Amino acid sequence: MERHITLGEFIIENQKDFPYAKGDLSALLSSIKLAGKMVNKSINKAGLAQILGKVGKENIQGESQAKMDVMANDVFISTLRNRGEICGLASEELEDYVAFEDDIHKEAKYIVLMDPLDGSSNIDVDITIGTIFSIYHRISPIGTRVTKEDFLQPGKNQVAAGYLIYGTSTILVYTTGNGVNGFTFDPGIGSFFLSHPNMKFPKEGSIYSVNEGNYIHFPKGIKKLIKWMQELDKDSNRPYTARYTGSLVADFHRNMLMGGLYLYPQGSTAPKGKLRLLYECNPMAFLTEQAGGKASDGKGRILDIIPKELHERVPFICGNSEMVVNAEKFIRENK
Ligand code: AHM
Ligand code: MG
Repeated sequence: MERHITLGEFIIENQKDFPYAKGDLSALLSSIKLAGKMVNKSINKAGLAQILGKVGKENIQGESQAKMDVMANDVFISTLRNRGEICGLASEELEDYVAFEDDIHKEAKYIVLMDPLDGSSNIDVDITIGTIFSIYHRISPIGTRVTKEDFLQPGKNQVAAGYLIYGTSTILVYTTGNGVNGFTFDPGIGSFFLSHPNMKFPKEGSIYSVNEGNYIHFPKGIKKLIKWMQELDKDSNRPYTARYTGSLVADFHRNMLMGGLYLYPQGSTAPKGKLRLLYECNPMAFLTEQAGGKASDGKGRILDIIPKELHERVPFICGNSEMVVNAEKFIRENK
């Protein structure tokens, strides 16, 4: 009989990858799983809440939907704070990082950076959104208050990273540096089950994902690359197919499954692009590399960048290795 592995079982099983681990990372991943379930439940009800709000006594809607990302932020912060596995957290929704000050938190060795609800422009229109998370060991001494330096570490220091995608089904995808695995949520049972073991970008890709509405603002190399991807060449599967949702998690997930290239380049109006290094690009870059792909800022590896600011932005190109190498070549040769 086929054995269905739950996320909880898988996390415990894979704790063995870290022979000296005391189980704190496993506990932290379980807390993220729990918060993800809560956020998933609220997101699923969002449209319904609107209908009920209109016919019911209070019109809770409009508001609560516009506040979906605040809700997700609150759920993740309170769940992670309650369970004491991290000493601090930084989020897209908060200007500064939060230091958890109780003794139990100060003794914790992990910090989390996250985008609680990514793809906000899609919330009101029922299109896939996601949660992105990134986990590091603190560098400040255990027992002290967490510092900004704990959060400003290069992506290559990540201990774990992942996302939840709230799509036709809800899937949690994560890595601890030993491959990428995806778990689909069964709402009837309330558990995530291993559905996508050892995820890898397929050998070849023929999808590209970029907001082409910004074409006029893009650097010459990116413009030429886009035109090249649209040319006819049977040997290289061109023209590629364009797919862009405006939710990084959705575009990334599809490209990892089907093979493709995601681009959010800099433009004349956005000199460093739009996406944030610490809680959007780094976790996706870690997953990308673990799935056999590449993630670049156009010149070099995303995971090597030394961050200066919590909310700094960076041009982002990720996907199948060959496609990313080709994009870097276009940029280099068309300055
Ligand atoms: P958000 O964190 O405010 O939702 O912004 C990030 C999102 C990404 O998910 C997505 O890839 C990108 O912004 C889309 O931006 P644009 O609408 O400029 O194409
Ligand atoms: Mg975001």
